[in-house]
Amino acid sequence: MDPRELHDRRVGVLGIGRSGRAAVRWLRARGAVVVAFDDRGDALAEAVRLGAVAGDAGDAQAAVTGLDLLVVSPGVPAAGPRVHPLVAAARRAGVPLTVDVQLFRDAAPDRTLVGVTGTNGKSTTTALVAHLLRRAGQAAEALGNIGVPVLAGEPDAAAVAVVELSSFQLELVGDLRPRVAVWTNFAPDHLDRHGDLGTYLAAKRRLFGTPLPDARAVVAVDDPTSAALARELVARGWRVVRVSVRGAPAEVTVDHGRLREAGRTVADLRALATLRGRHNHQNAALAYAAVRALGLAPDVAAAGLADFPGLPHRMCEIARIGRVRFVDDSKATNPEAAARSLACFEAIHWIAGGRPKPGGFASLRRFAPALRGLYAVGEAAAELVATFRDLVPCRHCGTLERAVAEAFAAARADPAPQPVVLLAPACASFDQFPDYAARGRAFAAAVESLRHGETVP
Ligand code: UMA
Repeated sequence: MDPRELHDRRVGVLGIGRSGRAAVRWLRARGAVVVAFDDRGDALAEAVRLGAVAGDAGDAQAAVTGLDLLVVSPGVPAAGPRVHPLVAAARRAGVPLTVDVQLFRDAAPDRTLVGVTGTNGKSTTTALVAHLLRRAGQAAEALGNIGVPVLAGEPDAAAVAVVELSSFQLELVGDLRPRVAVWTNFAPDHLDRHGDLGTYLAAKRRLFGTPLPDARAVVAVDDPTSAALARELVARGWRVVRVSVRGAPAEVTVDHGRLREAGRTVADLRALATLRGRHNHQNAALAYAAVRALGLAPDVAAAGLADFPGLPHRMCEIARIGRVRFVDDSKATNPEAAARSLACFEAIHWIAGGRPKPGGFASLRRFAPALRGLYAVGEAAAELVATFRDLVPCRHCGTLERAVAEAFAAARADPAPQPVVLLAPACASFDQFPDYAARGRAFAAAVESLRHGETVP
């Protein structure tokens, strides 16, 4: 639906979290009659406070009758094995379904949009693209899955919108028409939501609709699925900039820490503390290629890499107590992401666990030489201990606080010059925390209490 025609239309918003609240405000500001739905009563009350009518989802078919549009929040399954009953009812009734990012795009079709998707590295790449643009004197906003709903705040039409897009958001997207579409990588994830790998991939691929005449796809081609995608995009008429940190043929590469374009070194990434590790080198190369695709000169594009502040909860050193370093990588919510930080450190006292994803942890056994101990928490604790107990000392700690205290006690006694207490859970946080950020904050609080000697075992 054309956003200019929302006045007096009856629009449902399903899921009143951060995205949903922003959507309610945005729709109300355009004169729509908003009907809010949420499985939680307190969320519904908040929507009413924002000017929505509380919908009764008890009879799903009746609830969607008369709606002109249903805006579905990212956390609400719109396809796959757990499709929400209201979404299914809307489909049956022929009510159009959409998501906030599509409304955002349709309301500002001329705005320069950089869309970033892939399994891992999306947030860092998104933040880095925005940072590089700002350092080059261009207005830019980092939005979307990174934590800022696209419909929140006052849009700045002159600013480049750099939007992190999860598979959840892309599931219902029509055509986003990005000027630059960035693809970071592909690995199994979110199978509980999407049901199978093919459906997860199909959702992500929706970023690449019909290319705008000046559009570029920036694709990291270091895994087979992504390499195949790059080939297919070329065949579909996209101009593709390939990126590789593993020696694949590509226009932008990282080789021994040196960022190169067409064989010429444009930056040395080795000393950058906020872009440590090969996965971050990939993020840097992707962001560089994206801003080059927007027309920045090579030296201008690379200038901001050195002072990128990094993102919280992503391999972020939060404290040192004596020789012991504490690193928060709470965002490592799957084994693939945890592997990236396990590869970056030595003498690791590893805190892992939470709600496990399918596939197990055996792929991480290869990091045993760097591990001094495993401190397992949450629902995955028993499985983690069973996977590692023949390789490293394992403790079933249950809670994060206990794990931090026990890991610190062992790290303090570790003769290594700089032992690391690393939170890289390889699991979702939802068994014990509202989200990964809350888990990261709990880690920091536990470390802080150690510093004050409150929890030393
Ligand atoms: N709800 C229902 N029924 C359901 C599911 C949810 O009623 O079946 C309701 C909940 O009761 C709650 C609301 O929906 O009131 C929550 O909505 P939401 O889950 O869409 O969460 P938001 O707060 O709107 O945050 C969303 C993204 N959340 C998810 O995709 C799960 C945030 O990504 C994003 O930052 C935010 O929009 C702003 O764009 C978070 C995330 O975990 C960080 N993303 C996943 C990831 O990165 O792995 C994809």
